[in-house]
Amino acid sequence: LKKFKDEVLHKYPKKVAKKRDKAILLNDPETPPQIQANVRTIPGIITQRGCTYAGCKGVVLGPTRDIINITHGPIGCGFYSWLTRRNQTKPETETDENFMMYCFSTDMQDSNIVFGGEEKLKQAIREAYELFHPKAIAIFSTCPVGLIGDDVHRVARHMKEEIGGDINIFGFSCEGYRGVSQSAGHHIANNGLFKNLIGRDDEKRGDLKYRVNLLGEYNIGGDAFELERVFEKCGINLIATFSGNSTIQKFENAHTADLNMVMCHRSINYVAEMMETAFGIPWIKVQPIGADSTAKMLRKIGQYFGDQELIDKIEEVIADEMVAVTAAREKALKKTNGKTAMLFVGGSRAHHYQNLFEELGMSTLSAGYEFGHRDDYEGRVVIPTIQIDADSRNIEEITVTKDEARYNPRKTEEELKALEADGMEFNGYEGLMPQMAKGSLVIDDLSHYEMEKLIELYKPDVFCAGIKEKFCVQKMGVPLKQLHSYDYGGPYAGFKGAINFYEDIEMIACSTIWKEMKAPWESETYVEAQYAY
Ligand code: CFM
Ligand code: HCA
Repeated sequence: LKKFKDEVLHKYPKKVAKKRDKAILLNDPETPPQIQANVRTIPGIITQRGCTYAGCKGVVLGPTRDIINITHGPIGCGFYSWLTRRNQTKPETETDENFMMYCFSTDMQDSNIVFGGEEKLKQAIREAYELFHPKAIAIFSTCPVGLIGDDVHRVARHMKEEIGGDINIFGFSCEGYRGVSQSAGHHIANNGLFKNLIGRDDEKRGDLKYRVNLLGEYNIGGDAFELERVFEKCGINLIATFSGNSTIQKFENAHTADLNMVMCHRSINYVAEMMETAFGIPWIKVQPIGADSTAKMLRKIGQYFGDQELIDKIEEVIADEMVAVTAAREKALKKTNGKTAMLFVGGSRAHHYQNLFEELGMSTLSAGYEFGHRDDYEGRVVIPTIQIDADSRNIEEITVTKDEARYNPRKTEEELKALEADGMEFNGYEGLMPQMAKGSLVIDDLSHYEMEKLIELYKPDVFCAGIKEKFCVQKMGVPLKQLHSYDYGGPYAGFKGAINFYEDIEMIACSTIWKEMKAPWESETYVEAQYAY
């Protein structure tokens, strides 16, 4: 670490070095050190992060197929967030609404910036309604909209009145600059889901037993399809996924479930908290990335419902699924065992995917999030000690209270205590650091320069990040696996996903081709020039 820190920090101006020093740590799983996280990226540094709009529209609301999501802003914002994230969806019938293949935008021009864009937004909503007659329309603000002061909420109310009927129209103040990263957008999206969708439909459909929601699973590369398959095989009734393969009705009905499972803690823990306060639904953290941790999740569900029939069924499913998993793992392990990985992804995958690497016998030398908070690193126990800064205060905080008519604690205090005594943890997440080895490097909001230094010094067998990093890393002779888009592969969740991952990693991390890689400037002579100052 000393070597890495010295090499990296001395290149920065003093003030910058002081700040980055707090975000680059040597891990101790027993007593995780305090990391600096969820603070502004220093101007001039190349960050991996995205914006608040991306977190709200692209990440949380984007995967719902029957809401028309209108981006109020210049066309680039809508275009960039149009399916680049690979969130898949599967309408149940041919006539079910699916707007996912469309990109709706007000396509603001200079004149709208000067004279205001509200009229253009109204017109866009009228047009969308006339063409598609959707049940809901959501409006997403981009930076210029915030700067000129268009009020998307007023437009939403106006258009709801003008169109009439049952249409649900709501806006999000998720201007890109509002927070320090995507994470602010998640929070804004979660508030909007709670205010405008969750709890509007009380009808209990389907099986009344084992009703669960999966929060923070976005169906990238079909992950949610694999998890739906596993739940169905076990007889577990999945009411809603937030928001992979989701529909308006699933959100509206989600409060009829009896257990919330949080997969991506960073993006959705707010919804779990709000649903517990309002409706009395307990939540647990799960990690269905990795076959062993998928089995662990299923066993937790069995334990929660405490029904022997379900517990037996779950064991039968695990035994059945693990046959193929074990065979694939053993095959891959012959080559992957002892190899090394680094993961710098988002706000949860840099943690979860370490499970899959462990199953492959690979160790994680260094990892970190782009926009995780301290609790995603050090565990939820640190939440009371996190300082709320001006950037966080800039995000609307909604007050949720007990829904007097519908609040129904799913378990009594005694039942919860008994489950806890049996090893079940509610409202808990221990974060990334306790799982990482002592002495491994944990780095928040890794800069491009730091990334290059990491690779130079440690030469991992595989580096996991996103599209912005991919080709720079590969030119350094190290394969990069995208853990956002999966490089168009996947699914990687659940049992079948684990098998896919073993195969893909064996292929890329164990190939010798990367070592042959020479960037043009390494093999050709270039004329060197120097600037005269
Ligand atoms: Fe959660 Fe995600 Fe992630 Fe995320 Fe993302 Fe994503 Fe990600 Mo890209 S919600 S924090 S904002 S798991 S889009 S599906 S892959 S950065 S690690
Ligand atoms: C986003 C989406 C993203 C980007 C991935 C990447 C995704 O942050 O707006 O940089 O490759 O998963 O698609 O995280």
